[in-house]
Amino acid sequence: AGPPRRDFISVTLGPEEAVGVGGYNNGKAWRRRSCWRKWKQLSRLQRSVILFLFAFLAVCGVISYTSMGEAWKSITNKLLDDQRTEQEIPRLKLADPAVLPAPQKADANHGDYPELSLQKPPKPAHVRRGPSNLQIKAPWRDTRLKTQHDTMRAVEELVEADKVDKTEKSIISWRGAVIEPDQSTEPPSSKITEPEKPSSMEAEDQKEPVPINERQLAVIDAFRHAWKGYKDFAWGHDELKPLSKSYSEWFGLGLTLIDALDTLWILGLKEEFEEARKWVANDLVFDKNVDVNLFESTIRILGGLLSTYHLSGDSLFLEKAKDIGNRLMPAFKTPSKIPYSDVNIGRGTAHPPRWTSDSTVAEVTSIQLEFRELSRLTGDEKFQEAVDGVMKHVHTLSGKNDGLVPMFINTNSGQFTHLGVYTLGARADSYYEYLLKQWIQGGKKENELLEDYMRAIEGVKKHLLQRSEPKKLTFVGELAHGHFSAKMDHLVCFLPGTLALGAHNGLAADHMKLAETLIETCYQMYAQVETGLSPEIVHFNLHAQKGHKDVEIKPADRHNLLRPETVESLFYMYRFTGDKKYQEWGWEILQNFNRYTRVPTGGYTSINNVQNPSNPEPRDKMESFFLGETLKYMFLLFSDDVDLINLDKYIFNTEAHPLPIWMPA
Ligand code: DMJ
Repeated sequence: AGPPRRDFISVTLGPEEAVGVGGYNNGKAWRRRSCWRKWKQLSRLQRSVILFLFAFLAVCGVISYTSMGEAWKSITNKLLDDQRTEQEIPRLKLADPAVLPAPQKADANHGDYPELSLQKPPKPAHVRRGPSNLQIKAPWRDTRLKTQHDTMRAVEELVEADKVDKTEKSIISWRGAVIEPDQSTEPPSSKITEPEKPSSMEAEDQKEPVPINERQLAVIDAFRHAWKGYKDFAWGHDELKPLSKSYSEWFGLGLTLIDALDTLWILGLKEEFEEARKWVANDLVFDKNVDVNLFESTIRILGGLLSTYHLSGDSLFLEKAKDIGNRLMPAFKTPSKIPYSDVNIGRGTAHPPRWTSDSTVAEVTSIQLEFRELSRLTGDEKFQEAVDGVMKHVHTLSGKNDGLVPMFINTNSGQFTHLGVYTLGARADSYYEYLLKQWIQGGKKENELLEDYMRAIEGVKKHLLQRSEPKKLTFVGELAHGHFSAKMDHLVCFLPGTLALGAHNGLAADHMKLAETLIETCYQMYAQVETGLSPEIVHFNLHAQKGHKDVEIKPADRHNLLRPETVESLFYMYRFTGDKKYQEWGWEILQNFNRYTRVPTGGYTSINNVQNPSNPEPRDKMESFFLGETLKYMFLLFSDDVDLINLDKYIFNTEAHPLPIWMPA
């Protein structure tokens, strides 16, 4: 048998082609060569067909890529959009504030006055939280000159209103007066990021305190006397009845005490302030089944608590302000959003007076400073939205007469009622005051407010100003269905102060002239009366009659309720002019209050007859505004310290409670 047969194929391997050396790469090279060998073995025809197929597929690929690209892009974008929306929805929900949320930083208030947002792109509103320290002292004259220079921007150049380019939103024109709103201040902001640091907490600009002078000491004495009566006989109740040594209740909320808190602070009555604070902390409860008047409780209670918070830095007052603010909100639940006059703060229900569904115009338009400030402090916009809504609505209403408003507005229809009667006195007065003051509070940006104010003052000049005989005193009368009446309420005496404040803030210079004339008239309403105290209402003589003064008083009008308006205007006039005569006039008034209304056992009283010095007929009631307003304005009038409530930093509400002007950071 021969050897076994072995069949084999001989393969020649190069060094790098050995299996296991070079591995995968070597395999690829081998495959490449084998493909090439196969390609070479094909016929020429076969090769041409294959090449043609490749070329064809390449052309198709390019065409379909471009059209697919567009479709793909839009699909991708949509997916991205969807993703964004999904992220935003939960974010918006989170931003939805709780009842009293942690305050947030706000943007400008352009929502309410849309045209104003065109002036400037909204900047992040870094609102300076509260004015600087009350104890800042500065030489009066220097500061006055500086502030006047800074703020007086009245431009005398006459321009026809209808020729003004309506697109020039930064210029406000009124009958030829062109006002350039001060751009140094920010638009109102409704939200902040953290609770306000109130004024007293700011340690900036500490200066030597200006010593209190003799006349201020006399005011402190008067205040202490009033406070003693209240403390002894009416503590924690609304008003003192100093003759019967008892009290009266209106809302049952310690009205006098709350109204007086910031006066105590300003007068430096620390001990009394601490005592009052204790009452607020332990005894002031708003959860009560009681009807309160929206306007009165806003200006006295909410305003008083907010200003005391700013002055003292004590968060107790802010907490109380939030509480009452929330409890007043049901008043705005009306068909027209014009609030009802009365709210039950315990039940959360509101209603108009029993006999009508009307509200008073001054009442619904003089709660704005307070609610706007509450929004700024809490970050909850609902307060500001409610009151700004009222102003916007009133701005559009017909029934005005050259900017003058009727006295009533219906809560169902939202329309003015009782048309044809125009006054700057009761039921309309503070509408005009708050137009200007809101404009200032918000940084002079809300043009509709300024327009309404300027128009109204023109209306006053056109329809209500007359001169009396024999002294030719300029006074503000009333218009009833086309008939002028020479009647002027003491309440109208807020007007000189408001006009002066407007002029100080850059409005027409003739407003200051009018203020000077009118304050003289208001002073004469005291000086021409037997007790040197003004009656509630006077009638001016239009024709000279032998033995008659300018001022006539009807028996029903000869009472005096210790009202503040004239002293308030004297304070503004002195601050802005430095003319000592205003202090002298105020001093006379204080002395006459002491002579005829001071009750020996404590307190001051309203009187029934300002014409009878031997028996002024005391009424047995001390109104809360005597402590909240009258004595506070007296104290400020006698001060030469421009920084004792600096009028470029604070705006007084209509109950003399100073609130900060919203400043940029
Ligand atoms: C105050 O309550 C306020 O000043 C209000 O605006 C008008 N009436 C009294 C003071 O007279």
